[in-house]
Amino acid sequence: MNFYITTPIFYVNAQPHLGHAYSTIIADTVSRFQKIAGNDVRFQTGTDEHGDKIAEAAARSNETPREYVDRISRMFRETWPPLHIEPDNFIRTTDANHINTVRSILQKVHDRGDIYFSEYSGLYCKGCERFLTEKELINGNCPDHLTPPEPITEQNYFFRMSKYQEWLIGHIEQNPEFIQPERYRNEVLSFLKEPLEDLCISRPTSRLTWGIPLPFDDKFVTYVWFDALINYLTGIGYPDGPDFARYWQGAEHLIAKDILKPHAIYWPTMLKSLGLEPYRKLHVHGYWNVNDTKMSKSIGNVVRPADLIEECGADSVRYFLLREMSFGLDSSFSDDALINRHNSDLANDLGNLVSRSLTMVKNFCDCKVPPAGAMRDSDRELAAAATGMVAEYRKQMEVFAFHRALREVWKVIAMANRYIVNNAPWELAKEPASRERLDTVLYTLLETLRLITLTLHPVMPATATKMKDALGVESPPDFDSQAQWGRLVPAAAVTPGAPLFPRLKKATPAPAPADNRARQSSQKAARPGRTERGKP
Ligand code: ME8
Repeated sequence: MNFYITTPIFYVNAQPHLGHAYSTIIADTVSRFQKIAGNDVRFQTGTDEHGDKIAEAAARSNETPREYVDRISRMFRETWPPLHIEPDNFIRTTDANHINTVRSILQKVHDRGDIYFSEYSGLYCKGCERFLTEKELINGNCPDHLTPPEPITEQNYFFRMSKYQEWLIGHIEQNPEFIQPERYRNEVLSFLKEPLEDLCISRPTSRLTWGIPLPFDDKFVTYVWFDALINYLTGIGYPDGPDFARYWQGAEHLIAKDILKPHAIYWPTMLKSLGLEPYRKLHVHGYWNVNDTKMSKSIGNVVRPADLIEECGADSVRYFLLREMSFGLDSSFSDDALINRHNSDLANDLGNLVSRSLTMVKNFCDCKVPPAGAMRDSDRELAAAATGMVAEYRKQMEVFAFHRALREVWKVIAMANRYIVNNAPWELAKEPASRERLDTVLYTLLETLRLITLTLHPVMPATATKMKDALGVESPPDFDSQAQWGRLVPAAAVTPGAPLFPRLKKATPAPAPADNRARQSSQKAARPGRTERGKP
């Protein structure tokens, strides 16, 4: 099966934060998972570089829009490798081929009669870069940006989105998996109960010049959402490139709920007008909040990925984000929660299991995979749990239930740690008559570790690679050939390495500050070795 996973392309009006990293880590994890499952995968992310917000941000930093977008786009691109994120393509909406494709698509939709010129009055939110309806406002404010939208009356071009309303409702109803999780599908269907308005897709150059000129009227530039959504096509070479034919039918978009409407309503109707099949699925996640408020660059309560990597390592950040949030729901970020997960799940549960098992193989089996003898019930139980885990993990990963997939793995890690205590290999090692039993116990542990490693590759690629190398597994991860029990070959070399996850010191609350300087110094003393962060 072909699989094309995308993240939103992020606005370059501020630097990347943990919210952006979350979406991009998920996409990377899904891409790695689908590859191990034997699929032909393409993963795309990038930056959204036109529109009011960007032009204003460039002006604020005294740069030309071009200098500004180049600088911030580079920051996004450079944020991903240290998080072990490896996209196949990083698209920018200022790329020449993107601009050409947007213009040719506009011309096509115009030629079909789906674009017309008219006057419009509405309430415009600059933060969202779209007109809001009265119904969406909370106390007169945009619910996301907490600021009142501006009343604007303008002549503009409109896309006949309303023409495709009935078709869209039918498509969502006939394809229950089109928008996931279900709560977002229901939200879209309920929104579609009201008549859909046509979409304003231009901005007059008298108000904004930083955009793609309309091919049929150069006094207007393209509305940033009409431009941005098309990235999903340009990135795979629409209309003629081989990658377009190869990947479009496997397109799965990943977004947070803030941009549900453009993706669930504008985008499928644009595709329909173009005569293309809609994407295969839209996956919608919730928000990372800090103290009950959405982490957001406009609010300024952001956490920087680089600070977290410095604190506990990229794999630990990836694990935390995927384990802590139930996909689709909101979650709270806190330093304590991150450190707790790192210490308990990674340093204690996984780290100890790996280091105890490999040390015993080193001490009792001369760093070689021992031969397995006759299995007892407790061995069979662990083997069955480990193979069952791989199957259940795959099921959960396929539906983006990352926290459940990882919970299955950690159940087996806990079981394996208990198995060590119950079988006390160090006691068996004292009795030459127990040699076969000792070998069987250690073989069972190594096989369990091998299967755990297989499941960790998508989520914690660097850790899984270390574990794979320590176990002497040579072939690249692959569910089809490696999910069965008993693939480790006796006498093969095992190479114990350094501990996987050093324990982190927990933050202790600083005493009440006498003044600002006192507070800073007490915090530093209370958090040795860790950086101060979370500043806007
Ligand atoms: O909307 N929690 O760009 P954007 C979780 N350019 N995810 C978060 C988050 C949070 N607190 N904050 C941001 C745009 N995100 C458009 C998209 S796509 C054709 C155009 C993530 O920079 C999440 O993926 O505002 C969200 O949907 C996205 O960043 C919004 O990024």
